Amino acid sequence: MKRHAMLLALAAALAGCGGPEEVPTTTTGGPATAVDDATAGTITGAVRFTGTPPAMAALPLASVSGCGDQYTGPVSAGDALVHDGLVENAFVYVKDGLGAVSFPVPAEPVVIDQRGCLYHPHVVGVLTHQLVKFLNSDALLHNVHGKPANSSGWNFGMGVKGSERTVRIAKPEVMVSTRCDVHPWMQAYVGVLDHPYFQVTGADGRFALAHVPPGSYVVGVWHERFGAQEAKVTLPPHGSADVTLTYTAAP
Ligand SMILES: [Cu+2]
Repeated sequence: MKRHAMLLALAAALAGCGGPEEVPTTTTGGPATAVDDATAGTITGAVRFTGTPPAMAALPLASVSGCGDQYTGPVSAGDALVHDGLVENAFVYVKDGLGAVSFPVPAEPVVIDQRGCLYHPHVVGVLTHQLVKFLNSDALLHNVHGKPANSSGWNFGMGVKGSERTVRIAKPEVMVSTRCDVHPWMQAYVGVLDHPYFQVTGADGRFALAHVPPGSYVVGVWHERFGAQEAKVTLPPHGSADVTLTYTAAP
């Protein structure tokens, strides 16, 4: 082995044992997929709920010292938010049809704040290898415990107000749950994808996935109480397509 090759091998071995963490610059580690501005389009739509939405529990926050005083009234679990038939906090994403793609990993972290003994946001999407930053805005101990099925998990305590810890999730997964072992109602959901075509619905239940290459896709939606649905959509070149995903109340 030539000397420079030996040095490279040594450097690689060192990096593999306690050296600086090597983070891929793209979601799969492969070259970034080029999306043609001239032909890309937008998939828009809404997530609907037909029938009477299920009831939401009240959370036992009033009795928690350091959290209860942040609220003036009862706090809903917020896990079945439906407004005039439109679903909030649904995770909508391109589930199939993109083929093998890879996208630059955003430099900015996705922030999940622990505030008032709840996670804000409650449902969020990230790209593979993107930083997920947990903040603790409460002056008490939270334990952050994430259990991905496809990637390494995490489990650490955060006892200091203003502290932060970051994790990265290596493989796509809808959905990764992360929860607090101290306060069992504290749960956040992180949708992890190797492409940026996802969105969490707001109170209007709508979504818009922009800069999507033309093609035929399966659009999926995930909701913590209502489950998963999907719909097919064809996006013409430089066009738009609208799709409605509908949940129906249990009989
Ligand atoms: Cu907690």
